[in-house]
Amino acid sequence: MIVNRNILTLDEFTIQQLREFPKATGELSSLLRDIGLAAKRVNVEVNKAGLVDILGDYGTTNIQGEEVKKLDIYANNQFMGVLKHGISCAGIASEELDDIVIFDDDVSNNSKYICMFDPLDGSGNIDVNISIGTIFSIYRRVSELGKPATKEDFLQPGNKQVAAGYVIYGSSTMLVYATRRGVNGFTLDQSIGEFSLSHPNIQCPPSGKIYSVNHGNFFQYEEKVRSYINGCQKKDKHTGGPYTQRYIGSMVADVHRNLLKGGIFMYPGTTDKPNGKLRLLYECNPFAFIIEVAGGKATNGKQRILDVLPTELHQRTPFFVGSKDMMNELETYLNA
Ligand code: AHM
Ligand code: MG
Repeated sequence: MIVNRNILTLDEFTIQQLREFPKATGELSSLLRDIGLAAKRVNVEVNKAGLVDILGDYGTTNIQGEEVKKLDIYANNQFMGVLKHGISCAGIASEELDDIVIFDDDVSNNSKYICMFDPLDGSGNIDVNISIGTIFSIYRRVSELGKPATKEDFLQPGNKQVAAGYVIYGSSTMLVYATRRGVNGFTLDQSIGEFSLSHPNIQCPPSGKIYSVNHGNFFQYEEKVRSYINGCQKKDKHTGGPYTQRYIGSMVADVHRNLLKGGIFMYPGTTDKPNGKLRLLYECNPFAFIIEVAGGKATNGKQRILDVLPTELHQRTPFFVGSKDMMNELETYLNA
């Protein structure tokens, strides 16, 4: 019998990667499998979101008398649950939680990884049927194995990430993750309920035609950012403009598109919020890692995102990420 080995599931793929590292323990594969499982569960609920009028509104009691949990809380609990019950994660931090959660038990205290995630990014878009996503990032602990993880494990710079990824719940559901060895994308094959390798070795095109930014904030951006945006809008031999503007307001969808097609995504600081809106640990570091592995760049306007030393779990940062040549061009404006 000929078995088609061209189409690998997420589990098969991570196990195949393991074969190339005979000393690997398989902990990272098992962590990714846990994340894939939580993503499948969240996907089922996200797909039901259109039925909310039938099933009952979030945060209320449905007609069966059950409380309907907000989807972002549901997603948070799913990811936290699988990681707690798994054997590869010593603790988590989530955009939905004020503080870290340490899984203080014998198995978890011997796990070498911690995980951070934004369980449902762009959740304001759920009720209008726009793609939303989960973003995650994985670090090796710096605290002593055998003891509970500590806050220091979570306040590491992004350049220490072992892996990072996202799930996009869209017209199809995809899980994309990066390790230092490459970025690979898996599409959920609903017929077998498995993520299957559909986008091997993703490379971000060095240049593209798309810029993504919230234009409503234009007059609140600093002058240099405004000049760059103006440059994107006209025929210009440096920028290669004019570009097309695309902004969904759901970062996972915006950056996913730009990763595949080439482009630049920006969430700059504004007069009211100098650090912008996006969170360094849950949103910017994972995307900066993925895009860099794929050949692109990411900065806060002054410094490479991955080199920023975090001081707080929920700190925000201006964020510019995308195709290498476009980012270089942006930096000539920001450094002028
Ligand atoms: P969230 O974590 O509360 O969902 O906010 C993050 C989202 C991003 O997905 C998106 O890029 C951004 O907020 C859009 O914000 P804005 O509406 O200010 O442009
Ligand atoms: Mg978010």
